[in-house]
Amino acid sequence: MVDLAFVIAGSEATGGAGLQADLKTFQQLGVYGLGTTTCIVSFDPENNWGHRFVPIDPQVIADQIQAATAAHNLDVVKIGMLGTPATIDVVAEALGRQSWRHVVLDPVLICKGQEPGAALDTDNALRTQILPYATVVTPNLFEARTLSGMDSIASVDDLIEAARRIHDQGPQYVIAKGGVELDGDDAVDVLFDGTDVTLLTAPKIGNERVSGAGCTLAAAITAELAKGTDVVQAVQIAKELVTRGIKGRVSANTPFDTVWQGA
Ligand code: PXL
Repeated sequence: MVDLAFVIAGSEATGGAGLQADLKTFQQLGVYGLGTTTCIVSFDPENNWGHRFVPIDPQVIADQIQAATAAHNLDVVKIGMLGTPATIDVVAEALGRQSWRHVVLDPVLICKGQEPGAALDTDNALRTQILPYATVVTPNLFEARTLSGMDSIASVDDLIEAARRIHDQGPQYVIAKGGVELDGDDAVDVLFDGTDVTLLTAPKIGNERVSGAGCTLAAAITAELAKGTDVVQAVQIAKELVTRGIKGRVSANTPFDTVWQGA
C-alpha cells in the first residue's frame, strides 16, 4: 500500500515554491500527496516580481482539511506558508483535533523579496499556536533568528544556539539551515534532537538562493517520514534531493531559478 503525506501550504503560481513544490516532491519520493491551500501567492511580473498575496477564507481552509482527513487516514503532515493569524487559528485547531505521528513545520515567515517586519502578529501566532505541535521544524537563517529571539546568527555555533532555543519551545527535532547566507564554502544545516547536534554539510552551489529549496527540503523530510524512515535518515535523503535539485535547477524569467525535484 502506498504511503500518504498531507501538506497545508500556500499556492505559488510560478510553480517554484509552496504547495506545487511540495506535491512534486512527494510524488518524486513515491508518496501519495494531498494538499490544503492556505493562500495564493502570484508574483507580479510588472512590479519586479513582487508578491501578491491572497489568503483563503478560513472556513474554506477548514473545509479542505475536513475533506482531506475524512477521505484518508493521515498521520504525517507538512505545514508551509500560513500567512495570517486567522489562518493560523484554523490550522492550529485542525492540528489539535487528531494525533499526528509527525508534524513537519517549515516556518515560512517571509518570502524572498518581501518586506520584513510587517508580520509580527503572524510570527507570534506561528510561534505560540503551531510550533508546539511540530515534531520537526526547519527554519532558515532569518526564521531561526526570529524564532530564537537572537539578534544575529553569524556562525555555525550561533546556529546551534538558535536550534537549542527553538527546541526549548516544543519541537522534538530542529533543522536550522545556514544556506548560502552563512559564510563559508559549505551549506551547513544543524540538526538538534534535544541531546545531540548533527551537522549536515554540502558544498555550496553558487551563492544565489534558489526558489523552492526550503519547501522541497521540508516536503522531502515529510515524505520520508510518511514511509517510516527515521528522522536523521529522512533529513539526509532530503538534503541530497535538494542538492541534486539545485544542481539541476530550472531557470526562469523570475529573479530566482527554481529547484527541479526530478533531477
Ligand atoms: O519559499 C517560501 C514560500 C512558501 N510558500 C509560498 C511561497 C513562498 C515564496 O514565495 O510563495 C506559497
